[in-house]
Amino acid sequence: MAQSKVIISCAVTGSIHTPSMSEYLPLTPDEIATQAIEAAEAGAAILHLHAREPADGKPTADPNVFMQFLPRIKQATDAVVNISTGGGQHMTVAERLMAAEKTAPEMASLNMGSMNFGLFPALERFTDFKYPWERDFLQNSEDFVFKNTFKDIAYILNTLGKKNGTRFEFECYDVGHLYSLRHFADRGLIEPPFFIQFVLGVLGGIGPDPENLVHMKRMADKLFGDTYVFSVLGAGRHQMPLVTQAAVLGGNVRVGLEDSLYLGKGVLAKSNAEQVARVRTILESLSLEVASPDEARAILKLKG
Ligand code: KMH
Ligand code: ZN
Repeated sequence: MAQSKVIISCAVTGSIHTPSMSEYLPLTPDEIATQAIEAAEAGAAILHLHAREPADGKPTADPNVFMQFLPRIKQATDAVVNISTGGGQHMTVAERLMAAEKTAPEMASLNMGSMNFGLFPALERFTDFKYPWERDFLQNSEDFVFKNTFKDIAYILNTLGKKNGTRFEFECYDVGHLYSLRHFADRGLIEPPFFIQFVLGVLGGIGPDPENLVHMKRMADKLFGDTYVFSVLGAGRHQMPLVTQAAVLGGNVRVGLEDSLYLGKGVLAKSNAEQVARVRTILESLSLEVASPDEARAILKLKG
């Protein structure tokens, strides 16, 4: 779909990186709220949010923890709130939905297929962990299947989507996920415009090569014509190169410490806002304009 401005999403903390990997990863409700608000001030129109246990930073699905930061974010910004339904490794699908069911956000993430999700290579780079759960979490990923069956997806579409009017960030980690999304469109469970997040560089999904992004876009063009808008996230060091390519190809961008802890080679990002500011500079130097939250709402037809 032709679109004149670029939507910046910021994924503030996620459930992949662990506390010992970066002192700047927001963990407590206060840190998550502060960094989300700063990211919105820096230009993020959409805030993709997960929660963590305040005591040790372990990902949690507890809606009460979400409620310790969501009201503050909503009060301080007009950014679109996007609640993850991907949750974290140890959570059931039912648990992953609790916060979005409770808060009926404008947007929620929806992962378009089951897959391996390999975080264990990080054990080669990180050895000192503050909390015991961190090492187990990375090690367990060698035998972890990120479960998103057709039934799970249909259930999420029928509850959050049909009942609550929540619209989705469709996370597609490989080309097959685009075909699954087409299947749900054909069943009439989703309405355009479809906001498709191409996820490149997760071990178990499509690799972070520029050719793959071109291929994902080409297949999405074929499957969805002008009924979709795309955004790109690149895992780890592939983040900035891939979002830059996305912008050049006419797409939107996602940054944030969920996707990469870095600002550049060997340089940790001190905040989510730093990454948002960096991508904003890149976009503006490409003569592209950044969408405000209301412009993002209009492009994506959100309930507002
Ligand atoms: N962590 C990303 C690779 C979700 O929250 O639903 C994908 C993600 C999943 O953001
Ligand atoms: Zn996420």
